[in-house]
Amino acid sequence: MNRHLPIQITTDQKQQFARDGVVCLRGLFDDDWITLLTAGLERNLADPGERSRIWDRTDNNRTVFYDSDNWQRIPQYQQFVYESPCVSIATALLNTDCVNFFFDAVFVRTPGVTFATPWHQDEPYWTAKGLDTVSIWMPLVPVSKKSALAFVPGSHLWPNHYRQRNFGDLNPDQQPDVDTVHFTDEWEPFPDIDADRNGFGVTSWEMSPGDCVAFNGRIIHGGSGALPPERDLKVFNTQWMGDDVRVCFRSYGMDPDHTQKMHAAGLFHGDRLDDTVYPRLPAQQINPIS
Ligand SMILES: O=C(O)CCC(=O)C(=O)O
Repeated sequence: MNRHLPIQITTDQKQQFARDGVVCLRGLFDDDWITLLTAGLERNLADPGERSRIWDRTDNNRTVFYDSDNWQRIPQYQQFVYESPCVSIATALLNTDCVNFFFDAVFVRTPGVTFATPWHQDEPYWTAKGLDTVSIWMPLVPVSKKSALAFVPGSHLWPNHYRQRNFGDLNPDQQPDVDTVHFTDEWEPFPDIDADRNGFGVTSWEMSPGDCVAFNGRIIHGGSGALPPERDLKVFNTQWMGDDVRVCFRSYGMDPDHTQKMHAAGLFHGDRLDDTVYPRLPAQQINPIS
C-alpha cells in the first residue's frame, strides 16, 4: 500500500487547482488501496450508516446509494484517512503543512443508472466555511468521461451566492430525518449549466481506479450518471480542510449537518475544526520510492 505519493504533485497541477478549482491526478493510489476501499464499501453497503439513503430508484430497481461520515466505524475507511496519500495531495494543493479531515462520502450507482447528480457547490451546504478545501473523488471502478463527475472550471472563485438544490428531496424511499437545506430567495437562481455546457467549459475525465479528481468545495459540479447498461460506478470521496476553514452553523440547514457532532466536541460558530473529531494530519514526507 503506498502511503507516499508515487510521483510529486507538479507546479502545473497546483496552479491548475488554484485557477480552475479542479485537477485530475492519475495513478496516485495503488491497487491495495482500491482493494481496501472496495472491501470497506461492501461493509458499508451491508451495514449502511445513519446518514445513508437512496438518492434515486427506478422502476427496474436501478439505484444511487449515498452515505457519509462512516470513517470512525469502518476500519478500511479509517486506515485510508490516516495512511493514504490523500493528506499529501491536499497539503500540496493547498500549499500548507497540515489539513483537517472533515468527512467521507460514498456514491454507488448500480449498472445502467442514468441519474445525474444535480449541479451544485458543496461548501454552502457544509457545517464549515472557507476557501481552502479539497475534496478527493476516487472511482473504484473504471469510469468514462461522459459518466464521470463534471466541473465548471473557475466557478469556485465566482462571487455569486447561488440558491442550491435541497438534496433532502432525493429520497424516493421517504426515509425519515434526512438532512435538508432551504436556500431562501436572497440567493441568486442557479445558472443553467446544461443549457450551455460549452460556454461554461464543463470538464470531466475518463478515469481508472487509482486516479482521482481533487476539487475545491466551492466549484460547481454535478453529473456522474449516464452509465451504460453493463457498467456500475462506485466512488469514495474524502473532504480535507485547510487554514481558513471555520465552523459555520447555517440558518437554512446543512447537509451533511455536523451540528450535533460539533457541539458534542465543544465546537462553536467561528472555531477552527479541532483534532478530536476532525483529525489534523501533517503532510507526509515525499518519498517516491517507498
Ligand atoms: O459522485 C457523485 O455523483 C456526486 C459527487 C459529489 O457531488 C461530491 O462529491 O460532492
